[in-house]
Amino acid sequence: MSENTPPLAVPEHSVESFTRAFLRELNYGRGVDLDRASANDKYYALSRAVRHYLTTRWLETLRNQYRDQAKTVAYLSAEFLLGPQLENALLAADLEDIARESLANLGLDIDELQAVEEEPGLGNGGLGRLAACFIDSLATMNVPTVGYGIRYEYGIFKQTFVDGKQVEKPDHWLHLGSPWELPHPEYSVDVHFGGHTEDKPDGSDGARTWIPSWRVTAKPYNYMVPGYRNGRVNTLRLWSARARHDFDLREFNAGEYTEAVRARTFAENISKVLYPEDSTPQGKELRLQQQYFFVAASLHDFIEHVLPRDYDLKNLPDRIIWQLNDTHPVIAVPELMRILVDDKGWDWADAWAVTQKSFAYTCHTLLPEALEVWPVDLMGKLLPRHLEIIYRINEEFLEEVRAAFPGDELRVRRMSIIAEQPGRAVRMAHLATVAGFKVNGVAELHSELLKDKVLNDFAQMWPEKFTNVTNGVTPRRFIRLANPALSELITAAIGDGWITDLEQLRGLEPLADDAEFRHAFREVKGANKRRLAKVLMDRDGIELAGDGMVDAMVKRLHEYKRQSLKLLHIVSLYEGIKSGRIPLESVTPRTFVFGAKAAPGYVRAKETIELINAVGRTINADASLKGRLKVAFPPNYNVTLAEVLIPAADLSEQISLAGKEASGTGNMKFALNGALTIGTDDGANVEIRKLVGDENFFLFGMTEPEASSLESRGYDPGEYYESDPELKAALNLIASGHFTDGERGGAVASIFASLTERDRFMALADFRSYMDTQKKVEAAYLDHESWSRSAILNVARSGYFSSDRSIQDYLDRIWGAKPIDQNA
Ligand code: 9GP
Repeated sequence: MSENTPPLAVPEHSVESFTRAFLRELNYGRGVDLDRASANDKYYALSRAVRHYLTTRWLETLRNQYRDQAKTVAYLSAEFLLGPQLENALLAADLEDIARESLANLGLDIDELQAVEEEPGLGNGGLGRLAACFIDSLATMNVPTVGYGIRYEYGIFKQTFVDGKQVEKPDHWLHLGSPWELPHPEYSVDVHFGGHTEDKPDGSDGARTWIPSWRVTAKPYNYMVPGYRNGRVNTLRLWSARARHDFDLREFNAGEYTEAVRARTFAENISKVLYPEDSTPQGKELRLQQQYFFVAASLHDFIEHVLPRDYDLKNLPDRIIWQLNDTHPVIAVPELMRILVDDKGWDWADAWAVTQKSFAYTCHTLLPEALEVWPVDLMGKLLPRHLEIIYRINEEFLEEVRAAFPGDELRVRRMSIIAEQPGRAVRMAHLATVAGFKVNGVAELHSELLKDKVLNDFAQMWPEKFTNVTNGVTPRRFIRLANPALSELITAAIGDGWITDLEQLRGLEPLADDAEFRHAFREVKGANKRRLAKVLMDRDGIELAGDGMVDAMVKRLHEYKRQSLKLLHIVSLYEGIKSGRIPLESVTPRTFVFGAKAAPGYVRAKETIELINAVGRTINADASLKGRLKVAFPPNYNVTLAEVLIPAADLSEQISLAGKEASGTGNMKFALNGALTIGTDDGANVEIRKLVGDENFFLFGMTEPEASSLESRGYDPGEYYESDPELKAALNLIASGHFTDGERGGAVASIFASLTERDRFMALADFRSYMDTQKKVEAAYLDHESWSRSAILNVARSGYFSSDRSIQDYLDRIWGAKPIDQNA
């Protein structure tokens, strides 16, 4: 891009100008009149009109980035769970009011047009949503950044329920196109796979020649990532896989139509679907193809297209930091080595020195089964050169270990990048830890447990490598957009500085003692509940329990998150009422809201969904409960629904077994929207509780050391089942087929057995403490004034959980990149 490119005129921020942009897009962009335009035409024209306002800034940002050659954060992530784009763009460009008025003048309702948008569901859950929050904060904080990922044609599946069972439907979010993406086929990159390697006689130390056997083309699509009203628009570049040749014309002409397009289908499968798993990866070839596909394209893109032609790659670490979001992009490490050693002819040692300064690794899990490993056979077949490079990295690394811990071969085996058992496999977390100059966990407890347990050997060797960056969420989307009523209330009280400096929420603290403010706060919550009630009724025909407590548990369905413990609470309450143990009048009206998708191959998780739906059906249909208890399980929980549910919630359920949830980010969103948490001492709950105060948080359950010690003593769930009559009654009621039309097999038998026989995540051990704490919740909720006070204090004291603060921590502790003010 030339520095002499004349700047585009910034469209005027006025209703007239916006209307012109909108109509021009409708007429010339879509080729329709307003009278004949479909809803999608209008949504498109609206989005494109908003895009105009951001484009000028985008080009400016790119131009400055090229000119300054400032250090850039490259966030490599297999997932970006973006959520709806239009609302965010309107907010960032400060066009909300102008666009609303402009459309109203044309007789159009902006909310209706916004509802047309299909959210890009390019992520499974917390990890992908965190990546989306981070790029928002990076842009808002003026940090030169490029996000790199995959443009999946099908995002996270659409969940439906048939007879209460989860049925997955493909999420073809692009079926009407997307106004937010800009394809750049001219920057396509070829990505190679397979084949073999050969000697490179005149090559440098370590160099080999890779003769791949097939390749695909990675075609980039750019998305704007606007900062909040600061003139910066960063780029998210997502790659789509294409065959190099659409089809074989000779075969096609000979009538072999299927054969002719086979190669194309094969290649395009790589970016076809988001791999539907969260914390339990099933290692599949396609998944490794996806990972290499996007990192190879991204590295090439940065080195060949972003850096100036004569750039001295020895300085690469001054120019870029590749942040590895979990292990999915870790194959980038041997790829950079391959580029430097094989393609650029560097010596191995020089290449390794640069590589080691270029990557940092974020680990997002504590579950051993979620740390990716790739069988060496698979890696050798798909990426033979990379496997050789990994072997050499490992060889040199193990020499270092032996030098540091002489005679400790057990340690050497534990730390090796190559696992020998049960089959030879590459441990991607070890590779990332060896190559990365920093390794971070995502909450204080998680980072401690990484050092003490999961990566303990590495922490002993390189204590300085390990650090923590507690997750955060963007206040733009999760307060300002999701909760306009609360945003207004906050802004009226303390001004609007909180939107980019969330610690300013502290200014609300004194207002927790102000009866008028508490009243206003309750009004906001009430309005948000009515909004939720309407959405759930319109969307799914679901009814809430009057204006009672909204008790929400929304997250991927996983045993460690313990939706089953929540279910036991509900069943126990119900059983208590039906058996007369609990007087109905004493029960606080409440709706238990679930939102959860189960990975399609995760049977136990799907059975849990089936059981929750069965219990919900029974309770919701029971007239004797007089609507005091309701179970709402809207299918297909996504960002769009989260933005309606979270602001309406009173109680946030964060009930994982301590030591299993790396952080959680839903917990932060709820606290910031004034829900109180009932939670274990796990993940970021620990920090939430510390900040909001014990008296404003309902803590229950074992601590991590207690859970570990129980595990090592030998945990027997049967003991808990036998000794707690309420627990026994709840489990027996489920087992009796009461909720399943007499059916005692299937999901009922499976869940009953898994809880009473193995109970890997100790739901039964924490049941009593959970029930007792739920009683405290009920009592507290009855006192509206004191509950509101606690809720306000949750908001006021949770500013720390802004993703802006997380990004500042990454800048200070890891990246060393500097913000650059676009307007300076
Ligand atoms: O399970 C963690 C979740 O606790 C965390 O909040 C999120 C973002 O850091 O990452 C999740 N991890 C994964 O999805 C897989 O490692």
